[in-house]
Amino acid sequence: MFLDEVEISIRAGKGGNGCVSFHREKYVVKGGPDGGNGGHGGNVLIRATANKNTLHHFKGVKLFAAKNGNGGEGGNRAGRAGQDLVLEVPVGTLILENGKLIVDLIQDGETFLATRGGLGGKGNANFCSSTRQLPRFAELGEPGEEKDLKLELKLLADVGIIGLPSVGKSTLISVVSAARPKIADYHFTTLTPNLGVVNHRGETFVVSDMPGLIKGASQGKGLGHQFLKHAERVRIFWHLVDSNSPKPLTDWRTIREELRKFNPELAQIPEVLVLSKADLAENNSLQKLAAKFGEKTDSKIFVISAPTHRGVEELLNFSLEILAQTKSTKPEVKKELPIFRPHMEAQSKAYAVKKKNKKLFIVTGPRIEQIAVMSNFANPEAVARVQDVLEKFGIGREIRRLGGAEGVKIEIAGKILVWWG
Ligand SMILES: Nc1nc2c(ncn2[C@@H]2O[C@H](COP(=O)(O)OP(=O)(O)OP(=O)(O)O)[C@@H](O)[C@H]2O)c(=O)[nH]1
Ligand SMILES: [Mg+2]
Repeated sequence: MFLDEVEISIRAGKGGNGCVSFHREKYVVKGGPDGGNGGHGGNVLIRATANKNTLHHFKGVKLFAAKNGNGGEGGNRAGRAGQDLVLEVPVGTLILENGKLIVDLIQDGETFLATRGGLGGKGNANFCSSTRQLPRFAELGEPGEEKDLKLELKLLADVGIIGLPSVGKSTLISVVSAARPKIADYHFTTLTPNLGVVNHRGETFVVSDMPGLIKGASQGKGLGHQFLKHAERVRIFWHLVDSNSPKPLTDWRTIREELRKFNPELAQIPEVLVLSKADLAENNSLQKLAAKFGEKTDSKIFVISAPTHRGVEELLNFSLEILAQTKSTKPEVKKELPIFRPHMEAQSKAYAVKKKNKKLFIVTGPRIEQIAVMSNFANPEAVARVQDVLEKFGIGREIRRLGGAEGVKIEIAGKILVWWG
């Protein structure tokens, strides 16, 4: 089945723990601290690729996790960073979080940093100071971010090939591009859209071959209705009508009607009328048919044949021309992707202090919470460092202002310490 919507959980890697170690060497009595930093956790990246047409490869897997960073080691050796996990999705994939669109990947290679790996914890060598010469603590690795995301595919193509079943849509894409979809003389051969890249006169454009539409498709009949939403993002249609059909005009109207019913905007997309299988018809009757269509539509009409290639060159020439004219309906490339800067210390030292009661204060703020998460509260020296940071950030002053004193409890990121005051 064509998979164009999936829900996945992604988890970036945890940073490796910093190491507590002291330099040891013969004849050196008291070596200095030399515990290395933990490696950063791997990020989860989502990358659009032209090599995929569906989200099928996500089927059955719920959690996608990047690798954790390794712990630091003695001798100031840093732990290895966890490998990033790159999830490939087709171009045209929307990424939603809690029902809200966060990004629309519309270009081949476009990459979105979906969850950030945790920072590696600093080794004890980083915590030397004049007052703390032999730090016996190191930071813990930061956990990686986790998210539940929904991926929704709306294929992006310049040209969408539409028409009733068996009119020759797949045959045409196989003639104009390297795509090799299944072709057969029964209806509904094509079950999922196929994309093909057309190279013509030094230009390229992407064509998508859709499953056949039938009357009632907009209400869910046949297969086509699930694919009509993919037609929303094409710039022009090649509307194929079998020139040997008993009622070509009715065929054409049927599809126009379904487009309109599904989404009136679809009916606004310019179409090129393509009368297919010309090799099976008399030239005379083809001319008459083209004339009849000419009375009903202003669309440009081409008569083509896949085996003889009649009309194909002309169709491509004309399509290049109108593609150059039509304003791209592709979403504007808004380069508002979050800048790729993983593994940064939280920049903001902003904080807020809430007095829960006389004995408990809750402290929030990006950097202070990150420090708390990365501190081992079972290690008194690590706690002492948090106490120092509270003072340095001005949080201590704020707690005093709110009536706090030595011995009150302070909760940060779910962890609790007893304040030194
Ligand atoms: N003689 C002739 N036969 C053609 C031509 N184009 C397609 N056919 C035949 O028509 C049949 C249907 O072709 P497909 O390309 O599978 O048609 P489709 O529109 O993709 O059909 P669905 O995927 O089922 O909607 C096949 O047997 C093709 O070989 C053509 O130009 N001339
Ligand atoms: Mg087909």
